[in-house]
Amino acid sequence: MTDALVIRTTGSWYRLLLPDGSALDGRLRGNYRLRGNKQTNPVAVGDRVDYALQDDGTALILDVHDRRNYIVRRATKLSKQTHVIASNIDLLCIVATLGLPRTSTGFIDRLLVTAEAYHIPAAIVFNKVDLYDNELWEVHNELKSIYVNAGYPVLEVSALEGTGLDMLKEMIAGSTVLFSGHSGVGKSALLNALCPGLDLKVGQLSDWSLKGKHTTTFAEIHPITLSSHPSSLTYLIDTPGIKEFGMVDFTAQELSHFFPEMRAVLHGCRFANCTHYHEPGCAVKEAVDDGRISPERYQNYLNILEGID
Ligand SMILES: Nc1nc2c(ncn2[C@@H]2O[C@H](COP(=O)(O)OP(=O)(O)OP(=O)(O)O)[C@@H](O)[C@H]2O)c(=O)[nH]1
Ligand SMILES: [Mg+2]
Ligand SMILES: [Zn+2]
Repeated sequence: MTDALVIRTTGSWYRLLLPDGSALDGRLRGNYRLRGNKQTNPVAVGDRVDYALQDDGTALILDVHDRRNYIVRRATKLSKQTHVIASNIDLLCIVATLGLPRTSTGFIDRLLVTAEAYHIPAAIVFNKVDLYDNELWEVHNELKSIYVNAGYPVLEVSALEGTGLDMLKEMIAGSTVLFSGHSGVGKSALLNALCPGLDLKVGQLSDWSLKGKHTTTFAEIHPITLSSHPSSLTYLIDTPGIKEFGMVDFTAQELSHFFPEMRAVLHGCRFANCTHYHEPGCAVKEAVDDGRISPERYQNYLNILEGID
């Protein structure tokens, strides 16, 4: 019995990366007990597993090791079931753009909240900056200050022109990095730019909707060596684009703890169970009023709060 890293999952087949660098396809043993029944996928990319080599040369996955962390979303909008996107992640890179298809702060904040809830460090990488005019740069700089103020690294890159990649490489070298965002923002193009030769499939935007066409269809880990950091492997996780990020439930009281800039002030609220919406003596609202917390982030907080029953 040996241990391996799951680098791709497609249906009931899993691709395993072995310690010697070779890869093997395998299936999960039939009587594997699911952890509860809430998750649609018992094994996700990033999982470490024990396997046995079978006579036909495939692997039989016997057990999944405990996860250091993982990130989940709702399988479908109204579903109670959850889908584990990946596990054992060092950094979530939210790939966004003010070009097309434009990313809203609402979308970014839902992903950030989820990263906070699962204790995964996050950064925002704005791609396609080659398309920015002065006006978009102004919007960008405003957004950047909002997110930097909230404690998140913000980078600007162009996968097309190869700009801004040095800082990104510096940030991700030697780590396991999950790239997530809308279809068409350029996740796969960015991975190709980070590692020439990776040759991931990149798709044109749809002519009529100006959105991506869901070119990447399953999550996959690509172990690469960055030319700037030749001594360590970096694990890039490319994922399918997501339209809306379906968050998994938490309570109204928990939510503000997943906004770092609110977490920093909420001990000053008059009521311990303050939801920072209508309560008097709210330190969060005070911070919004005097500019320490961005009104946009606060509005996104209220939007998420509204969806919690
Ligand atoms: N102008 C410009 N276009 C880019 C850039 N990066 C990617 N694109 C284009 O954006 C389109 C979508 O790129 P993909 O890499 O397939 O996007 P994706 O995020 O992987 O999309 P899905 O796999 O569908 O989730 C392609 O036409 C790319 O050429 C960039 O930096 N600038
Ligand atoms: Mg892709
Ligand atoms: Zn409050």
